[in-house]
Order: sequence, then structure tokens, then C-alpha cells
Amino acid sequence: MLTKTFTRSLAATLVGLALAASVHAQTKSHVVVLATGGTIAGAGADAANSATYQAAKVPVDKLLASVPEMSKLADLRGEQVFQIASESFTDEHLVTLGRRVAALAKQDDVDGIVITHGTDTLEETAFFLNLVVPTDKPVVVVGSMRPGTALSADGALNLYNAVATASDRASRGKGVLVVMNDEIFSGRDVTKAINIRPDAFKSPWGSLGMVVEGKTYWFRAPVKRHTVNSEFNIEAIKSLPPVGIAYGSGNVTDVAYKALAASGAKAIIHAGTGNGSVSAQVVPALRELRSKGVQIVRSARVTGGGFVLRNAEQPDDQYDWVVAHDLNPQKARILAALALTRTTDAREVQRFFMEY
Ligand code: DAS
Repeated sequence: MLTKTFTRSLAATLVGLALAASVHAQTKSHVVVLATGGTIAGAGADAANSATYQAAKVPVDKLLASVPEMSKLADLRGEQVFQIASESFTDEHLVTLGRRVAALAKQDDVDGIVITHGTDTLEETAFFLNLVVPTDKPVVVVGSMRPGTALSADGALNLYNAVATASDRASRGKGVLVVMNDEIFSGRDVTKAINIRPDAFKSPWGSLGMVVEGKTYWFRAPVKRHTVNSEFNIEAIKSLPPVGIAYGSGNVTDVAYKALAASGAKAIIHAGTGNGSVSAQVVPALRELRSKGVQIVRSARVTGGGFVLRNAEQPDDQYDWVVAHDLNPQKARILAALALTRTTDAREVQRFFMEY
């Protein structure tokens, strides 16, 4: 016969365990996964197809079901926002996604957001959200370099790591993050530097940290303005002004720059050689376009560290041009478009490039 004391202590233990379980259940983060397509939702014909496959095939509920271990990290729910390869993203897609992220971030029952995305333009979306979503909750963009059907597919662990990062309070206040290949990057700095390897994403200033076995490890924090400290807010943005990019090289002419302006570009990003250099055959056209109100932004095709120095290769003060600082051409296009929603003054546009 059980003694009364034993029965009481057994009951107390069971109550304690039940409380602990309920506290753990309450403390699990609520994370929403917004799916947009890409390779992470891709499928190939054969397991040997690591680079030949169709992107944007697998729906979000199957993505979540394919990594059941994530349910230990957070209470998850998914939404299919788009189902496209990210090279086909438009500015309208960016604004739609930004609005959905900002709305979810306002909800008390959302602690973090993960966005599954194609890798081709992932860096542009991450930078855009970093500039326009006023939240300090973790927003983590994730993709994969191989489809889930391939040998050594990277999507499942990337997604697991992204949910782990979005669930972690330590991820708050660091701006929009990108998780790829066990590393945590700033959405501002990261770029796709390699076209068919799992270690494709790099930052010229290094990653912010790592996520290993469901835990985040931090080594740096961003210094540029972002999210809650940004002057840009998606709720005030209906659309983005058109901004084009023209690539510098030997034997370049001004044809592409003039065509972009003729098509309505309000700013042209020059992906210059070296330190944002501009060919003598192109300078007159850019000066004329500037005189007609087109913003001229000198970025560089050279990336991987360093920045375009104002007034070095070209007299930017005299020409009233802007330098993109360390931003690559595709990121400069995002910031130039947002800047033009607030000003047409080149000096103010330059301030944005120095502070964000
Ligand atoms: N086409 C690429 C994209 O959707 C596939 C990928 O995600 O890498 O960005």
C-alpha cells in the first residue's frame, strides 16, 4: 500500500512536471514562415541533379512537414505569399512582401518571421526589408542552393537554422538577417558570391554569427541604420520609382544609360570598373542626364570589401552625383529607389547611402 507521504510527493512531482511542460509550451516562440518560392521549394528529376531542377514547386506546408524537428524550436505556421523563382521578383513583389511582414510583426502572437526565398535576389529582398519594416523582432530570410530532391540538399538544415534564429530572443534588434550554410548574415551586407555551391553567400564585412544545432552564436552586430531606426516605412510606400543599373567595362558606350533614362529611370546605378570609375565616353551623357533630373549613383562591379570613395575617380561634388559607398549595384538600386520616395536632392540621397 502506498504511504500517504509517497502519494503526496508523487502528486507534487506530477503537478510540477505538468507546470514545467505548460511553461515550456508557453515560452516556445510563435514563428510564421512566409514562402515565396525558389530552390528551397525546388524539385529535380534525379538525386544527382544538384543544379538542374525546377524552382518554386513545393508548397509551404510540405516544406514545414519536411523538417519535423522544427516543431521543437517553435510553434510554426506557414503562408504561401508567392511561388516564384526569385530572379522574377519585381518591385511590386517587394512591396507586397514588405507589407505582409510588417503587418505580422505588429501582431502580439508573432515572435519571429522566416521568409523562404530564391537565392538569386535574396540579398535585395533582405536589404529592402531591413530598410522598411519597423520591427525589432527577428526577420530571417533563407534559401537553398540545392533542391530538396538532391544528394546533400542544404534546404532542410537552412530552414531549421532559420527557424532557430527567428525563435531566439538574442536575434532581436539586429535588423533583417539571412541564414545560409550555418552562418547568420546581416541582410544589408550579404551577397550571393558563388552561383552553384552551398557556401554561396558571403559578406565583405563577415557574418554576424553562426547557428549550430538549433542555437545562435553571435560575434558582431550591425552598425548601419535599419528597421526601427530607419526613416523608411513600408506603410508609407505604395510603389518604388524605377531605377536601372548599367554595367561598366572596356569599350563601353553611353547607349545603355540613355536607354534607361528614356525608359523612365529616375536614377541610374553605374556598376563601375575599379573604384566606380566612369569611361570618358560615358561622362558627358551622365552629366546631361543629371541636368535633366536623373540621379547618378556610382557603385562598382568590384565587390568583396572596400567602397567607392566620393570625389576620387570622378568630381561627384561638381557633377552632383552620388556614391554607393560599399553597396553593390543591386543593393544600391534598392536604396536609391527608397531614397527617391523621400527626396530628389542628391546630397540627401548621399546621406542615405552613408547612414544605411
Ligand atoms: N532561380 C533561383 C532563385 O529562385 C533558384 C534559387 O533559389 O537558387 O533565386
